Amino acid sequence: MVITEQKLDQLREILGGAPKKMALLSHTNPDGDTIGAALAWRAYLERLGHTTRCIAPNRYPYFLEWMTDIGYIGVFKEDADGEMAKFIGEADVIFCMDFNQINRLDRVTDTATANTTAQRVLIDHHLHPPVDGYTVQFSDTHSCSTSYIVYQLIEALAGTDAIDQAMAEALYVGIMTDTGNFSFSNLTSDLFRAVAVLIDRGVNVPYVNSSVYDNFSEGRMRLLGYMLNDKMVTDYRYGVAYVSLTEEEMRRFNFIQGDSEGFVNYPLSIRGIRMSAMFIQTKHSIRVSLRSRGSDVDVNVFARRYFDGGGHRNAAGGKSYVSMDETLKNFHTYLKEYFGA
Ligand SMILES: [Mn+2]
Repeated sequence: MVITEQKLDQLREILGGAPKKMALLSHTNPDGDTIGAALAWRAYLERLGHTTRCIAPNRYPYFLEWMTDIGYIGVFKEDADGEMAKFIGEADVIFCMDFNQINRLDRVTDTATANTTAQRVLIDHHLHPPVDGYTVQFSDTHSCSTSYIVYQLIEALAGTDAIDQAMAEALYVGIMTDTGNFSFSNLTSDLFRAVAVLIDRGVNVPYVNSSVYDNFSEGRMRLLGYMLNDKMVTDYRYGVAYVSLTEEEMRRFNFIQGDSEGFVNYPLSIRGIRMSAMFIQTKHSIRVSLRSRGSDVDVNVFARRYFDGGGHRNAAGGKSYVSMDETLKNFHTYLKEYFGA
């Protein structure tokens, strides 16, 4: 267990004493887990009397807009008057929520690293936690989500009675979205006991579920249909399927940020497919998302080796800095090399 008494004591020391300025940073292209973990942790820190700001480098997806506390998430990209940058610069404590590399923070990276006096606390479940740079790290690579780690921290520090309805909702959103609605790996009986507590604290499961999963734009649904029908390529030699979307295609379906969330998982439902890849064109690069099921394809290794990225065994991501055509051509080469045939 990563939550040792020694680390808890370090954390108690950081949280104790006079009120402090605390920045909670979420990763770029924030998902339900980084947002949920930050919101619940924020509520706890505020109750201890600290001044907090939750800051994400860019906007969270629209299907999280309904969340009770979502108004507490500041979007750094929209920080017109530099107020968030100032807060990060002056923060006594910086919490890094749900990411292991400070360079996942885009333009927040420079601001966060410039503050050399802040204590830094990592709360994360991604593989390959950083070796140094943090006062204390709560890195549990076997945890299904960062939100579940936050749950365990609050439980250890204050007991689960400290979790109110909004916090429970935030933690539930993080756990639900990072586990693919309770279907991926790392689903332990302890996790379900924690979820039971969250439900006792007032989480309305059908409401949360449909707020996240039945709240998409029509464009997203049509884009999904187009992508699967017209763009998906399968290769049963390797058990691989992949899809790609260009900027032009996304424009055609009135794409808004968050619309491609979860798309990469669909090909994995096909019999005989054990790895799925999605390539999405953005302004400066191509975003690569990789998923696998079972234990024989480690997409974390794949992402690290070929796409300057990483993640987990069954879910990882990276980037490609050449054109879409070249990226797909390279991908074929990588598959050959990786699978050795
Ligand atoms: Mn996560």
